Amino acid sequence: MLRKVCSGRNGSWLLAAACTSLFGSAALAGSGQPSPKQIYFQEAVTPIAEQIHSFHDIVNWIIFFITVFVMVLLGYVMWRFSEKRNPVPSRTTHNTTLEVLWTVVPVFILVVIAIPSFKLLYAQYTFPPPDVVVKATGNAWNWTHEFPDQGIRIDSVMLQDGEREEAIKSGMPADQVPRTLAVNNEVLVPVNKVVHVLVTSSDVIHSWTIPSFGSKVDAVPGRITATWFKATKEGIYFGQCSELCGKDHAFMPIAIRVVKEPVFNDWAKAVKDRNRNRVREIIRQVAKEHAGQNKTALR
Ligand SMILES: [Cu+2]
Repeated sequence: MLRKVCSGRNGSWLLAAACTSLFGSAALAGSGQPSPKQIYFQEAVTPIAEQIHSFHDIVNWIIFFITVFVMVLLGYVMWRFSEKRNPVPSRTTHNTTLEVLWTVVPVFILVVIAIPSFKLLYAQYTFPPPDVVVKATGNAWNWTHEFPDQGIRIDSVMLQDGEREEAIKSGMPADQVPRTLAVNNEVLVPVNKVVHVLVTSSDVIHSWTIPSFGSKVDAVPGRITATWFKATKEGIYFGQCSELCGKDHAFMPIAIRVVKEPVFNDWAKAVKDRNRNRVREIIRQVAKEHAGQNKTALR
């Protein structure tokens, strides 16, 4: 019944917030970028992100039941043991059954939380064999992505307002170039392929993050950290540096576009050949196909 109430679209924002936190409905969430009045996560497009969302939902249900239980208990105690109804308080100090219960039940709840939590951790750190390898390097304040197997390197810098307008005028759909997220050179990866991301930094600590992929890993100078993702839906997915790194920390977004494998291969070849016009043409073409998937919040 509750689900039915929540599936209606005419409720208040309070109702929407309650429903979202309980059922994890992605109806209010953006795809690949934030959307207006978003409450829940951005849409999950990798198995790991889906697992993160369902783990979040399980824990939220547990929080919900514990909160209701404690509230009901408090209400009952306030009513039943008020001075009027209970003028002579009991001097009981121990109750073995109760003490066993309030030890065993929380332990049981922690075990229920631990099982999916360990499963998720295991999945995040068990890298399937890679189809594509990307090395992401954080720089103050932009990102470099290298594809060692394809022999290409992409430097991506955030678009300024004037550059965004130019991009839109030149044919890029507006929802594909959101403010403070769009970059001059997007990175393409193939859909339904395992991508290993080796992350490092050339200066201070940054963090490579794409919410829709469920990816977040620190970029540490002098070290390689790693994550992996397998995006199952085409589109453009934005992320931002997520480790406070300096004055332009807020302006070093990451833009990963998930495309069909032949498009990826064409793009990689064009980048390798330094054929800027062809790269632009491929991206504009695929951007048109991906248009309309986002309710852009940051125009
Ligand atoms: Cu940063």
